[in-house]
Amino acid sequence: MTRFRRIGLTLAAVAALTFTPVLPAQAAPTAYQCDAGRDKDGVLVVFRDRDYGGECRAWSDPRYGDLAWTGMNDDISSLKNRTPYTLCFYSEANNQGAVFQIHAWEWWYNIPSWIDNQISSFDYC
Ligand SMILES: [Ca+2]
Repeated sequence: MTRFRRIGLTLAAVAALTFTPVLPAQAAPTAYQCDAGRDKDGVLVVFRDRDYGGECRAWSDPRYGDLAWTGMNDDISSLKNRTPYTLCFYSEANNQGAVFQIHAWEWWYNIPSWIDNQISSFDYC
């Protein structure tokens, strides 16, 4: 009896360790949850909300001329550059407008207010 109870507790602990960390800060459609399968080295990960929350998108080739078709246009609030490249984010499509440049491996849990919810395109720079 004691042994079974211990196994049950162990399984519960494993389940908690396995599932708790991948839950997003806010509910997001399953297709847009950046768990360890998407949020990993080698990709750019952008998030709708600050603190890496809400919906997200990930790119292994981080350049995109017009975010209008991704549902993330003028809405990115935090990001992780998990690539070895310097990247530029622009307030307008096709790499136009104000520029926010970040270096390789930089993470921003809260991008500067002047570009928050403004990004419309990005590229290597
Ligand atoms: Ca946002």
